[in-house]
Amino acid sequence: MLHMARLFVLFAFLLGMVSDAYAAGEILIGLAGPMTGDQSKLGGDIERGARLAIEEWNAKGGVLKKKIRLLVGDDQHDPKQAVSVANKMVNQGIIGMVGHFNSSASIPASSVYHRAGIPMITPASTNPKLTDQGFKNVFRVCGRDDQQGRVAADFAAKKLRVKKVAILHDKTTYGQGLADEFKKNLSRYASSGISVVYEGGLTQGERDFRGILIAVKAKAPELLYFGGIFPEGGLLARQAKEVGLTAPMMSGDGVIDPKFIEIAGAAAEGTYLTFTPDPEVLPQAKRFLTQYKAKHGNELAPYAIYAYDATNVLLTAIAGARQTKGDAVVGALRNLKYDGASGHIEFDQKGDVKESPYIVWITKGGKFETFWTPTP
Ligand code: ABU
Repeated sequence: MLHMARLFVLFAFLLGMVSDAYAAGEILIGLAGPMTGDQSKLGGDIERGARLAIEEWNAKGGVLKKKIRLLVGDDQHDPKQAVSVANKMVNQGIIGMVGHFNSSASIPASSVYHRAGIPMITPASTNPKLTDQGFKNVFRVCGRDDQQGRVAADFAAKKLRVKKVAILHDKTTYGQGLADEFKKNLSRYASSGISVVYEGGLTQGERDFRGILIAVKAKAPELLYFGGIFPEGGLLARQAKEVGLTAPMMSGDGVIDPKFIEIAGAAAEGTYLTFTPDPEVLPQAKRFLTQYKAKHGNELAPYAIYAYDATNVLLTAIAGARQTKGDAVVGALRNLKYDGASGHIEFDQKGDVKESPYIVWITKGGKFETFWTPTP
């Protein structure tokens, strides 16, 4: 019987039905994100989350009786590099992809996985375009920026009751996209007198935003909204205070990281951030958090839990499909109902999660605290 199974794998390998790695007794899973550079904390977080899931599966024998190996690619949050990493991953025979992290990487890379018929689950790319493209193989376990932007606008209008808002973004797919969603949703409150008094873009990687912040200050906004990631978000918060801009800052899930507080220092205090609820209060997250902290300490890693869930979802689908063929795994993902560490995961027609609750956090005492939950 065993002999027959080996013959089948050899035959399938010769027909190109399985990869070298599969024939060699391994299942290769890809993961990609910014593993080096200014956003490497984020790439590292998702790698640590995925590795934890894989260690647990391998301790129970792997999947389809094969050990799972993670291949990690560094896309440096660059669209071209992301495509290059995706092609390399496909050529190496990955069965599925956990990633990428940045929307500006996930969207171009998704075409590569789509052509290869390989399932891709991002733990963190929130730009709507990713799943709006209609690729059947593309999924995300996080929310979308149209949901996140709406919650931020509701908060600004209903809780803060501000009238004059300045909007800055980092000109990336994610940053500009989130700022646009915030602005679009803010316009629903135009009749109550809310207006955007300044709107502009900055360049990722630059370090001095004082000129732009002085121009923002001249418009006397009551809130500064930023669409972008923590390296620029931290500098903006710090330099805003330096130029005497006293309006509080608000941003999204790309900024909620301890590195933001490290960069901004005391100026981080009072910054509002949209993200999902605190996993510390979710009973289903307890086991993940205990294991993660035992390995990596207590430093907040907002997207590690999503990478853990994305990996578990992918491996559960492979196990359910009882094979590694892309179509079969994608089919299993589309029918999956999975209770993950971050919550219940079930995909809609587009490949988005059916439930993704955004709330508002605040930076207080050098930490992040949950602050406001929208009423349904
Ligand atoms: N969603 C936070 C940052 C990742 C991205 O969507 O680009």
